[in-house]
Amino acid sequence: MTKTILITGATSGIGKACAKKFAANGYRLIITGRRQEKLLSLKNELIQQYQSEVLDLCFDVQDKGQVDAQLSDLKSPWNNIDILLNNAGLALGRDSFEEASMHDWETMLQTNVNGLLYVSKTILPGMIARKKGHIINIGSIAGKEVYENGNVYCASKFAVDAISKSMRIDLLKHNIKVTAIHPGAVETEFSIVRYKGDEQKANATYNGFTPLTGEDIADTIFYTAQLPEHVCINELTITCAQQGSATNFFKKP
Ligand code: NDP
Ligand code: 8X3
Repeated sequence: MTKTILITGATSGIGKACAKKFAANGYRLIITGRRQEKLLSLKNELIQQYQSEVLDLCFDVQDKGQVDAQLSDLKSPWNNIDILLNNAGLALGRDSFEEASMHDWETMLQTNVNGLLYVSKTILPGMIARKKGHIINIGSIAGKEVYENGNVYCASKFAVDAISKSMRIDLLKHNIKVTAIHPGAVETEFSIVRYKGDEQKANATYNGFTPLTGEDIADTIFYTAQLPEHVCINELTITCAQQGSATNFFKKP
């Protein structure tokens, strides 16, 4: 039977790579994000390339009203969600605590933490009723180690780590698997967003080493979703071969 995955933040980076990976392997997809034109272009690509069944839903995960309106009344077969990939997220700025913008902090917490909670709460009742499901949350190495000027981005990803662990425990009784994936540096639109369009700063993030790609993370996520019923990967931290911690890189001159 065709399985269904809901991917938040599928318009670029890790989410987009996951959409392609799962589509290539016969999944039905619900893809979401705020940029309608990117969603439509991905939808067309998935239909043309893989003959996938795709539902595109354009909304902002920060807005509980929009999340409820888009997700709480899905019709069959879209309401039979086997996998929820909570991927939508962002970093804004890399400033010292006393200088960082409160608005940036609020946006990160509202997206990375509250957005993940809003989406999960709308999808969970269906999984509980069917007594199965898999929730995969994208955390970060920034949710494992705090680094200089990482402050509230790190806090938001520490929260994702804690939420994933508590989901795993509380949802055991419903036969719902929970996996947290914690990537190190992945070259996506992440740094362009973090540095607010400053491409020089964004590109400099990856100087001297070969970062992960969205496809690298998608391959691992896909693996965690294919394990036997009785096996659950609770969490994985994944870095490129030249990254040893949040801030330690072996850079080639
Ligand atoms: P991208 O910027 O390439 O992708 C982010 C995705 O999130 C986009 O599809 C974007 O869609 C979506 N998104 C952001 N804000 C919202 C919102 N308010 N509502 C709905 N969708 C939203 O970055 P990545 O692919 O790298 O990031 C994906 C996840 O991976 C994030 O949670 C990030 O924190 C995490 N991560 C990234 C790492 C990296 O080095 N790149 C490392 C560790 C974790 P749109 O703009 O269309 O709304
Ligand atoms: C993104 C990785 O190290 O820039 O979550 O925080 S890092």
